[in-house]
This record gives sequence, structure tokens and C-alpha cells, in this order.
Amino acid sequence: MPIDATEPYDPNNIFARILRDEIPADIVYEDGWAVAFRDINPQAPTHILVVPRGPYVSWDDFSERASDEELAGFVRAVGRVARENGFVVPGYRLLANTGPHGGQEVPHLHVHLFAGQPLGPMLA
Ligand code: DGP
Repeated sequence: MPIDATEPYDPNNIFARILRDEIPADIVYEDGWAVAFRDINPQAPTHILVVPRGPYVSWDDFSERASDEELAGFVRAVGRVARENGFVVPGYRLLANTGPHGGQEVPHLHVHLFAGQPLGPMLA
């Protein structure tokens, strides 16, 4: 079910539980600002989700409430995930579904990173 991007943060959402190591995930990167793990239902040869460590529901919530340090740390982390996996030259795609029209389902901000093949003009 798509979520409302302005709803209060639910500390028991699935990505919060991954961040607390309560449920397993295939983690590919972590630093003080972000954790990245493989999507359970990949839509491309490589499909990674990058999530901030802080409690933000959506891109809207994060861009409004996060400190400048958190914003910079998260953006750098997303770039590092792509760089460290060798995606910069062949290229990759970032996507942050937001709210019902964006099709966001998990109420903790996540940036999808797709790579590994030409992705075409849009992913469905
Ligand atoms: P979105 O529609 O943008 O909210 O995408 C949520 C993504 O999260 C979707 O591609 C599937 C993925 N996902 C959902 N539950 C889990 C989980 O428990 N583990 C992992 N690794 N990915 C999950």
C-alpha cells in the first residue's frame, strides 16, 4: 500500500528494523549517515536501496527536517555506493518514490539505485 509522505515516522518500519540489525539484509555499504542494502525484489541486475540512518519518512520529510550535515552525508553516501561498485562509467539511475503518486510503500526514506544494464527511458 502506498504511504502518505507526511505521516509521522513509524520506528518499527521494516527499514528501521534493518538499521537496528533486527532483521537481516544484504548490506553493501554503511557509514555514519547511511546504510545500503540489496532490494529484496530487484528490478534491474543491480538494485540497491540507500537509506539515511535518521528517522525520515520520505524525501519531503528529509529535505525539510534533516540538518545540512545529514543531507550532505547522505548524498555523499549515495555517490560512494555507486562509485565503489564501478557504476559511474557505465551509468546508473537513482529514484526516490514519494507519497501515493510516487508509489512509496516503505515509510523510511530510501533511494533506489539501479545499474547493470541500459535502463531505457523510464522504469515502470
Ligand atoms: P518503494 O515502493 O519505493 O517504497 O520501494 C520499497 C522497496 O523496498 C521495494 O523495491 C521492495 C523493497 N523491500 C521491501 N521490504 C524489504 C525488505 O524487507 N528487505 C529488502 N532488502 N528490501 C525490501
